[in-house]
Amino acid sequence: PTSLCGTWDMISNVNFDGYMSALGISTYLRKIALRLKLKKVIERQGDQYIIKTLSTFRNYAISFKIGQEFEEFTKGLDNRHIKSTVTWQGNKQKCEQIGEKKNRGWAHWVEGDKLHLELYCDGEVCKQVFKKN
Ligand code: RET
Repeated sequence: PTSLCGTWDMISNVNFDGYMSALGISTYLRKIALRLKLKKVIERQGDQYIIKTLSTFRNYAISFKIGQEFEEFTKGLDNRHIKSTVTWQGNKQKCEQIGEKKNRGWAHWVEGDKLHLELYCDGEVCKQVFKKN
Protein backbone atom coordinates (compact mmCIF):
# COMPACT_ATOMS: atom_id res chain seq x y z
CA PRO A 1 0.00 0.00 0.00
CA THR A 2 1.16 3.52 -0.78
CA SER A 3 2.14 5.57 2.22
CA LEU A 4 1.94 9.35 2.45
CA CYS A 5 5.11 9.28 4.49
CA GLY A 6 8.33 10.57 3.03
CA THR A 7 9.85 13.69 1.52
CA TRP A 8 8.10 15.18 -1.49
CA ASP A 9 9.13 17.96 -3.87
CA MET A 10 6.57 20.22 -5.55
CA ILE A 11 6.35 19.84 -9.32
CA SER A 12 3.17 21.83 -10.00
CA ASN A 13 1.03 24.41 -8.27
CA VAL A 14 -2.27 25.58 -9.80
CA ASN A 15 -4.31 28.45 -8.34
CA PHE A 16 -2.23 28.89 -5.20
CA ASP A 17 -2.82 32.61 -5.74
CA GLY A 18 -6.61 32.16 -5.73
CA TYR A 19 -6.42 30.11 -2.55
CA MET A 20 -4.21 32.67 -0.82
CA SER A 21 -6.47 35.53 -1.96
CA ALA A 22 -9.46 33.72 -0.47
CA LEU A 23 -7.53 33.53 2.80
CA GLY A 24 -6.96 37.30 2.64
CA ILE A 25 -3.19 37.01 2.31
CA SER A 26 -1.55 40.25 1.16
CA THR A 27 -0.38 40.78 -2.40
CA TYR A 28 3.15 41.16 -1.10
CA LEU A 29 3.19 37.78 0.68
CA ARG A 30 1.37 36.07 -2.21
CA LYS A 31 4.08 37.18 -4.63
CA ILE A 32 6.79 35.70 -2.44
CA ALA A 33 4.84 32.50 -1.77
CA LEU A 34 4.08 31.93 -5.47
CA ARG A 35 7.78 31.69 -6.30
CA LEU A 36 8.55 29.03 -3.70
CA LYS A 37 9.39 25.45 -4.53
CA LEU A 38 7.73 23.71 -1.62
CA LYS A 39 8.80 20.51 0.03
CA LYS A 40 6.47 18.29 2.09
CA VAL A 41 7.79 16.04 4.77
CA ILE A 42 5.19 13.64 6.11
CA GLU A 43 6.01 11.49 9.12
CA ARG A 44 3.99 9.14 11.26
CA GLN A 45 4.83 8.24 14.82
CA GLY A 46 2.29 5.72 16.07
CA ASP A 47 -1.10 7.34 15.56
CA GLN A 48 0.38 10.82 15.28
CA TYR A 49 1.03 12.44 11.90
CA ILE A 50 3.48 15.30 11.42
CA ILE A 51 3.30 17.28 8.20
CA LYS A 52 5.93 19.87 7.43
CA THR A 53 5.71 22.34 4.56
CA LEU A 54 9.22 23.59 3.96
CA SER A 55 10.61 26.41 1.85
CA THR A 56 13.58 28.74 1.77
CA PHE A 57 11.30 31.56 2.95
CA ARG A 58 9.12 30.08 5.69
CA ASN A 59 8.14 26.70 7.13
CA TYR A 60 4.84 25.49 8.48
CA ALA A 61 4.15 22.33 10.47
CA ILE A 62 1.11 20.60 11.92
CA SER A 63 0.69 17.43 13.91
CA PHE A 64 -2.51 15.56 14.59
CA LYS A 65 -4.20 12.27 15.26
CA ILE A 66 -6.78 10.93 12.83
CA GLY A 67 -10.33 11.82 13.89
CA GLN A 68 -9.22 14.03 16.76
CA GLU A 69 -10.00 17.73 16.49
CA PHE A 70 -7.04 20.00 17.16
CA GLU A 71 -6.44 23.73 17.49
CA GLU A 72 -4.48 25.03 14.54
CA PHE A 73 -2.88 28.45 14.38
CA THR A 74 -1.93 29.20 10.80
CA LYS A 75 1.19 31.10 11.79
CA GLY A 76 2.87 32.83 8.88
CA LEU A 77 -0.01 31.99 6.52
CA ASP A 78 -3.21 33.90 7.37
CA ASN A 79 -2.56 33.83 11.14
CA ARG A 80 -5.97 32.51 12.12
CA HIS A 81 -7.03 30.21 14.91
CA ILE A 82 -9.09 27.34 13.52
CA LYS A 83 -10.35 23.93 14.61
CA SER A 84 -9.11 21.17 12.37
CA THR A 85 -9.98 17.50 12.01
CA VAL A 86 -8.29 15.01 9.71
CA THR A 87 -10.00 11.81 8.61
CA TRP A 88 -9.49 9.12 5.99
CA GLN A 89 -12.03 8.96 3.17
CA GLY A 90 -10.94 6.00 1.13
CA ASN A 91 -7.29 6.60 0.18
CA LYS A 92 -7.63 10.35 0.79
CA GLN A 93 -6.58 12.06 3.97
CA LYS A 94 -8.98 14.97 4.38
CA CYS A 95 -8.85 17.91 6.74
CA GLU A 96 -11.77 20.13 7.64
CA GLN A 97 -10.71 23.51 9.03
CA ILE A 98 -13.48 25.26 10.93
CA GLY A 99 -13.22 28.98 11.54
CA GLU A 100 -13.92 32.33 9.99
CA LYS A 101 -13.41 31.08 6.42
CA LYS A 102 -16.06 28.90 4.83
CA ASN A 103 -15.37 25.57 3.11
CA ARG A 104 -11.79 25.56 4.27
CA GLY A 105 -9.68 22.42 4.27
CA TRP A 106 -7.39 20.18 2.26
CA ALA A 107 -7.10 16.64 0.97
CA HIS A 108 -4.08 14.66 -0.02
CA TRP A 109 -3.45 11.26 -1.48
CA VAL A 110 -0.81 9.27 -3.34
CA GLU A 111 -1.13 8.15 -6.96
CA GLY A 112 1.83 6.22 -8.30
CA ASP A 113 4.92 8.07 -7.18
CA LYS A 114 3.11 11.40 -6.79
CA LEU A 115 1.55 13.13 -3.82
CA HIS A 116 -1.55 15.14 -4.73
CA LEU A 117 -2.72 17.96 -2.47
CA GLU A 118 -5.84 20.07 -2.89
CA LEU A 119 -6.30 23.14 -0.75
CA TYR A 120 -9.79 24.61 -0.36
CA CYS A 121 -11.05 27.95 0.83
CA ASP A 122 -14.29 29.69 0.07
CA GLY A 123 -14.82 28.03 -3.33
CA GLU A 124 -11.19 28.34 -4.44
CA VAL A 125 -9.25 25.15 -5.11
CA CYS A 126 -5.46 25.05 -5.31
CA LYS A 127 -3.95 21.87 -6.71
CA GLN A 128 -0.36 20.96 -5.90
CA VAL A 129 1.50 17.85 -7.05
CA PHE A 130 4.73 16.55 -5.50
CA LYS A 131 7.10 13.83 -6.58
CA LYS A 132 8.87 11.51 -4.20
CA ASN A 133 12.31 12.86 -3.32
C1 RET B 1 3.92 29.19 2.96
C2 RET B 1 4.81 30.41 2.71
C3 RET B 1 4.25 31.63 3.32
C4 RET B 1 2.91 31.97 2.76
C5 RET B 1 2.01 30.78 2.66
C6 RET B 1 2.45 29.48 2.79
C7 RET B 1 1.42 28.42 2.71
C8 RET B 1 1.44 27.23 3.30
C9 RET B 1 0.38 26.25 3.19
C10 RET B 1 0.55 25.08 3.82
C11 RET B 1 -0.36 23.99 3.80
C12 RET B 1 -0.09 22.88 4.49
C13 RET B 1 -0.90 21.68 4.47
C14 RET B 1 -0.42 20.59 5.07
C15 RET B 1 -1.03 19.32 4.97
O1 RET B 1 -1.02 18.67 3.95
C16 RET B 1 4.35 28.16 1.95
C17 RET B 1 4.21 28.66 4.37
C18 RET B 1 0.56 31.10 2.41
C19 RET B 1 -0.84 26.55 2.43
C20 RET B 1 -2.19 21.67 3.81
